[in-house]
Amino acid sequence: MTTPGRADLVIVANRLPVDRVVLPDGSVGWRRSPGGLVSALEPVMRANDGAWIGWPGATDDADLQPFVDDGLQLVPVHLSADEVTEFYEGFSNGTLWPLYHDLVAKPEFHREWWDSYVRVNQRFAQRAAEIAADNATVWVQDYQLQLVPQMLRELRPDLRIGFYLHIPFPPTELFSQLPWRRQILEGMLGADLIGFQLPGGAGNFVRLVRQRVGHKTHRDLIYLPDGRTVKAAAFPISIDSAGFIELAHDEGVQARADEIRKELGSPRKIFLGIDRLDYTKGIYARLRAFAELIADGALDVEDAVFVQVATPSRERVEQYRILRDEIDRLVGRTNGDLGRIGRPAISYLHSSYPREEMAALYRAADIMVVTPYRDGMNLVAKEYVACRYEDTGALVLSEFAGAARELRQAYLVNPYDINGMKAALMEAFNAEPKETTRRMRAMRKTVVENDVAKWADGFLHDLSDIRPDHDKTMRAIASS
Ligand code: GDG
Repeated sequence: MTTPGRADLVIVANRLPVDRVVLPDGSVGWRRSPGGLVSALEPVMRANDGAWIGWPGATDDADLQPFVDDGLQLVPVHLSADEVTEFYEGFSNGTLWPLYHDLVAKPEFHREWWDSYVRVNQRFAQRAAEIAADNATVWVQDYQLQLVPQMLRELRPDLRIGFYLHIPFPPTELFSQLPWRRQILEGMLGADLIGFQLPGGAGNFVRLVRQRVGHKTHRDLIYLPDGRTVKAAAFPISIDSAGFIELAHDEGVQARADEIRKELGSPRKIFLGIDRLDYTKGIYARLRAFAELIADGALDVEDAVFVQVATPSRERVEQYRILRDEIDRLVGRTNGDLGRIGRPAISYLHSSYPREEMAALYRAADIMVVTPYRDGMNLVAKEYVACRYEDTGALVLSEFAGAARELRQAYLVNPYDINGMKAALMEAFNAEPKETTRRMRAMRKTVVENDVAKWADGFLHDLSDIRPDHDKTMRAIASS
């Protein structure tokens, strides 16, 4: 381990891309956390001697210093237990998350949560200001850090700053409920380029800036009184497609997929859902639709099973605990009423799995069911498509997932419409192979051609383009 220096590319995200693990000999090490963002940014980080600033995920490591892990420079930002409650679980996940997802749950507004959000954002900005080299590029990620761009610009006007929002940006009427709406908009405007998943989110943002902050705008450009121009545009995120395809071809993964089917009693068709256990994902509604199909006699437990993986998430937040209980009850009741010995209707797993097991599940599933009420993109849908290299299988996809914009050939559903969902599940179940192949082939082309590396390159390319006179101006300032 060596100490990092100043970096030309700095990623600022709520979490570091590693998890702390205690090794068998009792010493502490770091394990790369699986995720698209890490694999997308790793090559650019390495090429630019980049640094990644983030919270390591615990509250007992206040003294943790910057370190290098597997060639990546990692800069920890400490959060106290109170900050985890107020900044992370509170303002980020109790206020912004539900507000930005169309009020699927009721957002709570608490002034002390906001104060904590400001304090923690300031700490991240300060750290970025210390780490970034002269004229460096800093790329700030997601809703937990929306104030960082402006705070950082005040500390370091020489930097090129990008911001990317991974979750939806809400319609103006919803966003306007936020007591601190203006501060958030101004915080984001500290960036030169602001990226959204969809053009709709970028449009909402530009409209709000015009209405609430009063800046002039033209299409995707915002003109600030200080002479800066900010661009707000869509950069739909994707996955490490090649990585998933390679995993799907792996013999061990394929053997495990066969084993999963056998363990499930070799049903004719396997339905699959994989989600973080989150109320935006529409898990309850989809399981209810499936249970009704069994109860109606449209499907039989000998023919079909629903495997639902719900990865534990935000377990200390009240709404997540309530959701977990509701799903537990629904699964218990469904299996109690409709299952037979060795044949549950729903095979429910509240756990997280290694990537290989995820790929095996994608390989085993005949019908992938992704039904969020609202989702920035939804990578699970793209991962399933990538793994279906024989162009088999069907995707049932909510029209309210960002992915629906690209994956037009999915069986698109409105997750609020249970009967519509039942019809789509049956359509996918009964579809001729010719039809599912036609759809899957088109979707695979989209996912293979637009991977996460292309997403990162596209954003960074536009960011480097946006202020062509930037370096010249900075040199002029320096020499004056
Ligand atoms: C946010 C936005 C946007 C899940 N369980 C396990 C596991 N996962 C992986 C999946 C997938 C990722 O987590 C989940 O990504 P999603 O996109 O589906 O959803 P969010 O977590 O809500 O992500 C979303 C995304 O940011 C990116 O911008 O698409 O809209 O909400 O990659 O595979 N991975 C492993 N074990 C698990 O048990 N290894």
